[in-house]
Amino acid sequence: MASSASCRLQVVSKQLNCQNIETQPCAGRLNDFKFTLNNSLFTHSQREFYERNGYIVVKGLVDDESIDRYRDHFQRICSGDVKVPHLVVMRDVAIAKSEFVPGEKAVTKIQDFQYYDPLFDYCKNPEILKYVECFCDADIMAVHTMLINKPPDPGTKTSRHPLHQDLNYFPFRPADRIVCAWTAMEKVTRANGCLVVLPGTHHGTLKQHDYPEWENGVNKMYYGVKDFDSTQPMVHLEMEKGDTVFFHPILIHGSGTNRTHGFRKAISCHYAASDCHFIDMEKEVGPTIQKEMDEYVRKRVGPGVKVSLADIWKFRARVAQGEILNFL
Ligand SMILES: O=C(O)CCC(=O)C(=O)O
Repeated sequence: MASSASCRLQVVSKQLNCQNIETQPCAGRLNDFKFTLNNSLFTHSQREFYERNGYIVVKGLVDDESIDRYRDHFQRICSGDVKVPHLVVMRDVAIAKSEFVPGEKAVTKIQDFQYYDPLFDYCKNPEILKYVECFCDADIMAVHTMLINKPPDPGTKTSRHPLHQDLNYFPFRPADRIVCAWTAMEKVTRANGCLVVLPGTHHGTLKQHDYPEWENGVNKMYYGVKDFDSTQPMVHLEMEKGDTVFFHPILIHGSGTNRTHGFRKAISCHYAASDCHFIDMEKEVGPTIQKEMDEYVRKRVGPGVKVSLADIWKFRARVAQGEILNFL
């Protein structure tokens, strides 16, 4: 096993070799920043890029050794060797309809690993957190965690993730103090279904979402944004293992079909400033998600138990850095 000093060296040299940050589609100069905070980490042009586009890719941010460890823990969870409290294991709609498939091949995603320290290690990664500070400031909650294992598509196109805005799921605000970190656990390309983003859409508002009417069905909770300008340019984020994209929760994004034989893996954490305030989702977002969340509560806490959405999210969230503040 490499020493932590050599891991650190690997991260730093990868970042330097790759010139660290991808800032291509940016043009012109912006001076009024609202999506990023004053911080010595980002240069003016890097902040401009995020302000304008709603995402930024940092190359080689997470070292190979950590990613291999996360992969190993994922496999142990899938094979049943490790039981993780509160973890949500999701099966792909194409697999769920077919015969029993054992191990990680049956699992499309695990969610809520924040109480499993070997994976929560990702959320606490100081390399990631120093970027997260640029969006959330110093007191940071890890609010939503996922390890996505996009399966080879059996020809049904069900491995796609419809275009959506993550804010649709979150009952806390302000949106600008929430950010997702999504790290490629291997090379991700258009062939294996990389992330797709619609740059600049974070300047808009939260749109209505629903399940898309796909011929062969859609995975549970894979809502799609109902109407958006489909002529808007899309950017396919092809990334190397360890590259990490930070993106805004109103940015419209999704991911494509996995046309390879491998399972495309990524690990992600949504972070929110600890002083975010809670809102009434039913009033502000509509009843759909509320209904699905009620079902989630019923499954986890038992029937007849009335727990507010805010309480659920406070329970799900775990402090990543600093004070807990409004998530207590
Ligand atoms: O990793 C992917 O395929 C898409 C992830 C995503 O956008 C999500 O789960 O909200």
